[in-house]
Amino acid sequence: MAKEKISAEKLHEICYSCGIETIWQRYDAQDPHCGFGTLGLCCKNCNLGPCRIDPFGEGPQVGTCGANADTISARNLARHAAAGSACHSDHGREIARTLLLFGQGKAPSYAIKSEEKLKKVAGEYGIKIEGRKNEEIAVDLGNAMLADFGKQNEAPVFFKRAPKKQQKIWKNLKIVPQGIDRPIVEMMSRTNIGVDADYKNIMLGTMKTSLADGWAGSMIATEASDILFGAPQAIRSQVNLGVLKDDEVNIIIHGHVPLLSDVIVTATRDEEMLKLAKSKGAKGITIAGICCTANEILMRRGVPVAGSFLQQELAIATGAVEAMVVDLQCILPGLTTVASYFHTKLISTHPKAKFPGMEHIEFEEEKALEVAKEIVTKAIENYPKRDKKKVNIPKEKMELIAGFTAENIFYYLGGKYRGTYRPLNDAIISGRIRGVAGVVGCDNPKIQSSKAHMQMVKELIKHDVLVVQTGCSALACAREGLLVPEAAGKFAGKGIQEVCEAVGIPPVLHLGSCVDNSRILIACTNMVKEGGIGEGIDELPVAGAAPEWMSEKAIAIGWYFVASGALVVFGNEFPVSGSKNMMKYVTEDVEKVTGGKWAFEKDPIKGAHIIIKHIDKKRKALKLGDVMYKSETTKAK
Ligand code: BF8
Repeated sequence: MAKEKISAEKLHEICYSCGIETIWQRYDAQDPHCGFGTLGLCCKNCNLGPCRIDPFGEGPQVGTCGANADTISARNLARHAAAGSACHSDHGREIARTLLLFGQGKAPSYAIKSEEKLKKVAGEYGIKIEGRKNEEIAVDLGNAMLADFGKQNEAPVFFKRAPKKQQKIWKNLKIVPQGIDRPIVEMMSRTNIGVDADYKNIMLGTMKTSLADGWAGSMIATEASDILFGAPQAIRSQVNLGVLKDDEVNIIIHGHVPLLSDVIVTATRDEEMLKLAKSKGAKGITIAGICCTANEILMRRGVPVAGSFLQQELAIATGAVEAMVVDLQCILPGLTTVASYFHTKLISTHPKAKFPGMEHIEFEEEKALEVAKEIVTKAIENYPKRDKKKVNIPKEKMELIAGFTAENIFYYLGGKYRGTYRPLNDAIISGRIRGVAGVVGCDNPKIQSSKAHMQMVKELIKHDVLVVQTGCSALACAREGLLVPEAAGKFAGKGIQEVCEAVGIPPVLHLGSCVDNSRILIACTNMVKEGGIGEGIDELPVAGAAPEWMSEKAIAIGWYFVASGALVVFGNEFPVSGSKNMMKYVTEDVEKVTGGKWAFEKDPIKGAHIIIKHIDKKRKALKLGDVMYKSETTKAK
């Protein structure tokens, strides 16, 4: 008989009492964290150092080369943004390459699942469509997308999608990226010893690098994924560790690139695999995702989500996971420690991401389904090794709706017959919706497990700010029941309630994985094009936030939104706070050049009110009236 289900919190306690080390213990063991690193005041870019600046003004104020706090913190931040842009863009490159391989007939496990998107995007790239087979178009489009990465003197094709006003601003600032790879290489070069020392100039380079991520690398990842795996539609599923089953083979897919996860889902639905699972005593095969690859297969195939970044070790600690299959990004090397207490097989699959202690089964696009079946077979064969005494699957799981995109959002907002953003813009103009906020990004053990996302989002919708989400932030809010239509009646202000009740959508819309932040850029652009709420993204009543950010990818995302004219609120320290000039630049001066800026606020309720105030300021500048309904501010803790 199955054991009584425990709570997720209890599982956490079990880990602690059994001495199973997780991210929270390792985080505590690092306390106090390096103050120089936190402030951005250490430099190890050359062997004159490592150098550090004394934040109290008593010790050295420059490094051995003479670089001061402004230069050092700017260079550090620039390198973070370059690494984040590289990570997302490399993801985009892999999908574009698979599109090409598919067209060449070398990747038979894939298909064109959205012919409409293939043709639309090919048209944007100037590729001939009429009278040609999908495969031929895929070859040309795959090649053209890959060419965007290596361009030397022109912007990637998707830059034409941005509002004219933003394109003009970037041109005047000379921050239109040449290709995708070049600005990343340039950023590494100009932050080397003895190159760029002017913090303002370094920040312009940082914006150029980050723009190449948002408007090209990530956007290619999103569009090519839609072509190969299908353009998402609103879809219902479930989230949290309670989606694991105590009588089935449980396989977790963790990482980011859907090339593997999508094919593994197919393999688990194979009759032969199901028969094998039953022969081992299991009732079936459950597949669930962790991190952004979870979002990819959730929004296209309705696959349930086991958890976000912070839940990866807890998933193994349920004792009920036969295999955790990882590709790349956000995978904790600490997984191997937790797995050593259980029967779980950890399988790495990508040549660029191997982990000591994990079995490696290399994934190849050319024989994707074969590799996927090999992995699923290993998981099934591991099922009899499960120790029932160690199984503790938490009871919590929650319904959610995912699968919103920049293209389908108008449809769900009631524009079915017109195919425009008019209903959204009209709701903003009338004050029924105050504005739109993108709340995205990681979860972080520095903050009480994922609560900041939920608190900020609840406060925003309460004040009639429509929220769009991606990444782990979307999963955190989904666990709290915010991504279902009924959440509008429980948590939203009257204006959002009226909109959601009329069209049956949740007040918080899940737009996908972290590369899908590019969908938010397009949604903003569509709002501008629809008219009536500004000529550029900088004029829209919108803002973004990452209340628990931790990854360098979040820095790149934040910068491409700031460079595109948005306010971005981060919830924990930004590694430039040791330089007054840098802090002033990112929170004030940059607004004069791009219209966007950063704000930092640990308290998620106060963070929500920074956004609300900003949206109201933009509404006033647009001469829009007051919002229709007033809500009370929740008391900040
Ligand atoms: O790319 S939100 S913890 S999983 S980095 Fe990682 Fe952050 Fe999650 Fe997705 Ni994005």
